[in-house]
Amino acid sequence: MQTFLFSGWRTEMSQTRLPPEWLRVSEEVRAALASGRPVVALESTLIAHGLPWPTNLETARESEAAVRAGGAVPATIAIINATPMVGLTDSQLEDLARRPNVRKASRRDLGAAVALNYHAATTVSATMAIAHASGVRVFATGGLGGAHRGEESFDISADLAELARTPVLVVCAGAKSILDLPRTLEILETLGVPIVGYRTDAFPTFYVRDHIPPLPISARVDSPEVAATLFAAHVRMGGAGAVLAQPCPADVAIPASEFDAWLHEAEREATAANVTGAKVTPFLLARLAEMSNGRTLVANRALIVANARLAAEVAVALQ
Ligand code: PSU
Ligand code: MN
Repeated sequence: MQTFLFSGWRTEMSQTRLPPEWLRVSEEVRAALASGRPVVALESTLIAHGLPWPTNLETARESEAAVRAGGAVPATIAIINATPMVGLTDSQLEDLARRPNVRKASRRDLGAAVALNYHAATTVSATMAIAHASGVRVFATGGLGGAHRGEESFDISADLAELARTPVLVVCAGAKSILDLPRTLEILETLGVPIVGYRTDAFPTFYVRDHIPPLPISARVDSPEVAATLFAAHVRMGGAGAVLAQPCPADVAIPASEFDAWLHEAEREATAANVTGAKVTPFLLARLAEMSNGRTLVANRALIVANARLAAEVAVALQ
């Protein structure tokens, strides 16, 4: 009885609750959540679909290490043989990084993954949903999905809708530079999603630091503590997801002038090859990596790891 009362009290005070039975939380993550220690979610689509072997595994491991260095426990999320997992073993990480036919699951695919026995990597939208269900509030990734380019394109990432409904702070390098960024930002404003710049006044655009013209953010913060305070206030007032956007490290960022030509060519190829749906983003990222002789990979990896570190600092401040 006393235990029951105590756990009820804790639930209210720390906003943690027991994870539902449909997901599996690793021993380490469960212990951290139960004792109120900070946890940072990491996603798996960038491992299985966003980066090539072996950069993908190296990046996944480095991100976990960066979360630890920042004082939090990493929880990489994926669907392993039909079970949503929060916290992977190193061999599960390696398997995701090596295996050729891992599915890409966004929010809409979660039910199918469980019912139809998928082995799947989770995008930002699916990772947010699973993180929230397990009680994790901070999540680090590379770049958000968003509205793809093309006047009549209805290809708008489920990441945006998920931010509107799920109270998780997504620490990223803004949205991917392959997107229609002004339109992506307008949609996020409509959905009530704060776009918080971390030590920047301009919205970060993934590998590219010098997007012209600069794009607007909705607020700027200069410390993990203020980021945590802002997010907590947003959620307290009925808000859901929020974006904390940090620019790509300067020494590896790709100049917009070079990037634009590559993107133009990659988009032309995607159209010519009739690439659509969930395959568009992985196709463009892979072609950009080839055309840039791997420079986009160096940038992508560095920004993911930097975001993991920042996310840990914010998670510590939130606790
Ligand atoms: N960040 C990266 N690489 C990636 C992604 C993010 O550095 O590959 C993934 C995320 O999982 C994001 C997805 O949700 O790209 C967007 O896919 P789509 O455009 O199909 O929604
Ligand atoms: Mn899409």
